[in-house]
Amino acid sequence: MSAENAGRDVLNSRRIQWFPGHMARTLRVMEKEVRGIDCVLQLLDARIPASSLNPEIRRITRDKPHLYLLNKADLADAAITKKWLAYFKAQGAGCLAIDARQKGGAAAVRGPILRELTALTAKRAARGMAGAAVRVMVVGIPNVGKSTFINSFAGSARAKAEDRPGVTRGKQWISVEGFDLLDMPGVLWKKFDSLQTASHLAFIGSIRDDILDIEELACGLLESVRALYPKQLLERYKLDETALVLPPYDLLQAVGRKRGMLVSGGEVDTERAARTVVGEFRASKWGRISLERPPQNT
Ligand SMILES: Nc1nc2c(ncn2[C@@H]2O[C@H](COP(=O)(O)OP(=O)(O)OP(=O)(O)O)[C@@H](O)[C@H]2O)c(=O)[nH]1
Ligand SMILES: [Mg+2]
Repeated sequence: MSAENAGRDVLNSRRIQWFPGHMARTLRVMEKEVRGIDCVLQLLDARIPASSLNPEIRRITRDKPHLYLLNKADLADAAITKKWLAYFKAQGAGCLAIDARQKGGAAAVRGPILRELTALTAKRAARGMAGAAVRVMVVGIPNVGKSTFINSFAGSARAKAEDRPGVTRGKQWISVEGFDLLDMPGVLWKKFDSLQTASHLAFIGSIRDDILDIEELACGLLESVRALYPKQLLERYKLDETALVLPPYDLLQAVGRKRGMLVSGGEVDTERAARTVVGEFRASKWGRISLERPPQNT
């Protein structure tokens, strides 16, 4: 990989299967299940709300009451999350920011779901079926926290949740006090319109790492975060200001050198440095970071 290309080719240089067969199957299941549900909860990653808005999910669920959850808000820049909430509100969409691992976070969603469904609950009450469980389909990109949210909402670990994409493999209904929640596998879409969208999804761990080049991923991530939060990056790796203008691959080498990640001959072990960079970003070691801002003047 040349230094010039590093960071720009996170995904476009290889034959990547980021849309495996099971995702196509999940979209078909979603199309079928959507007819029988009352409300859609779409989880977005608070660090990349725009890139986690899957157009396929939007198409399939557009006729149902819809609530957006900006999840992993604990990892995102709080000031930017506030702007995203205002943005969704201005579009007339229900939206909340949460940390699904916190019990209170998931519980806070009950009220807004019921508010989205006021008309439906009134109709049910009039028909004497006020106690009918509200059927909610929980959807979103892989690894965004759908199963974690459901477990937290239910107050017990009912759905398998792990820190890698593709953990939930089939649909699963989970019933809790007045709600039937449908957990679904995460889905991406066939063709990303922008390389930036693809890169952002890769940075946060929504695309399987084993089909990506970890060094390209790390270079792209360093370049993107440096443009938005230069101080945080310099502080984390104790770099001086000259690092602000280094080509991304040189920046990765500088990080590796600072951390003493050398191989025989004094060369930097860039693969190891890349794993560290990606792992530390995802573990929020660089501080709270939002990679996307809402469009201006909306
Ligand atoms: N920091 C933080 N981590 C979270 C949050 N919600 C979920 N996670 C973590 O994100 C990882 C993925 O969570 P899952 O619930 O398995 O995600 P999923 O959307 O069900 O993923 P798939 O089933 O693979 O599509 C786990 O390690 C969770 O602990 C959150 O709000 N904040
Ligand atoms: Mg899951």
